[in-house]
Amino acid sequence: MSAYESILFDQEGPVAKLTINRPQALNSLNQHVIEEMLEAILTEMNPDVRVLILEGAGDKAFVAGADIKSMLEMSPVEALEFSRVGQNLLNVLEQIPQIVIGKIQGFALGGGCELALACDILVASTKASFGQPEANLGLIPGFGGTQRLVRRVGLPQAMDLLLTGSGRRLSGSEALTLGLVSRLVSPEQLEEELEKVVKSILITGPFASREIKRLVRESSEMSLRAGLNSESTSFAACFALGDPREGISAFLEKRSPSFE
Ligand code: DAK
Repeated sequence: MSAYESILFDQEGPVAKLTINRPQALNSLNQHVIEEMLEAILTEMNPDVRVLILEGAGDKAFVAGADIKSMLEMSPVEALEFSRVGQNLLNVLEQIPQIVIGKIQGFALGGGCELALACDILVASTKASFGQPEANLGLIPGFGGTQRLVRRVGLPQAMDLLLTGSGRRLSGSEALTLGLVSRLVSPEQLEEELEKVVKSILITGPFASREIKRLVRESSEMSLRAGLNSESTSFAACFALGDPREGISAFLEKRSPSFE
């Protein structure tokens, strides 16, 4: 476990966990928190890590948004810097080879909802609550919310969530219905479900899971034809750089695969 002021970062074998640790401020994000997150992910995370779990400390919030207090006296130049640092973090989460799993046990609001949207898999509890209340503060989302949310839930829902601000919160089950999260369980089952997801990923081929993440991420910026070409190349690359022979042999021999 490393020494940071606002986060906890722990890694063991192929799994790392980053906990945003400001429960007294509902894990809200200021620039310092985001810089610590970037530092842990980019400089401390072992390259052998395959899964990064992202969570907020305490029961109440994943992340209740950008730190409102820190924005009170922000100049436009500082706002631009803050927005860029935040967007950088989200881009990093989408581009690192590790599979990022967000554990959403409570509020994921504003920048917290945007952070969740950059995770590869979201496991939520029925107590989770999603929303984009920035407009109530006279702000717009600054961490990509106007772009990622519409791609995820479609234009009508994104417009409604963004324009009505605190007037619209999505419960865990609405978030599941809209495809914002992919798994929903009771608060008591959240940890167990998270472990199931982690275990399922860890028994897959490492090259294959990295490529799947990359291809799916790139798909939103590609034509179907270009994406399919990319998929073919990557499928072939599995045989050069990955280990499908081990996976296939294991299946045929009725045993568990042992990937490098
Ligand atoms: N920032 C700072 N402190 C926060 C906070 C936040 N986002 N959310 C909660 N807290 C603090 C509260 O001030 C309170 O602190 P104390 O008063 O105890 O010192 C403590 O956390 C507990 O919160 P509450 O007492 O309010 O707890 P409740 O259960 O009554 O209510 C709540 C929970 C989540 C409904 C409520 O706290 C709330 O509405 N929070 C604000 C949610 C929100 O508006 N989030 C969006 C923030 S704006 C940009 C970059 C990014 C963004 C925008 C632009 N650029 C640079 C362009 C993103 C913006 C946002 O995310």
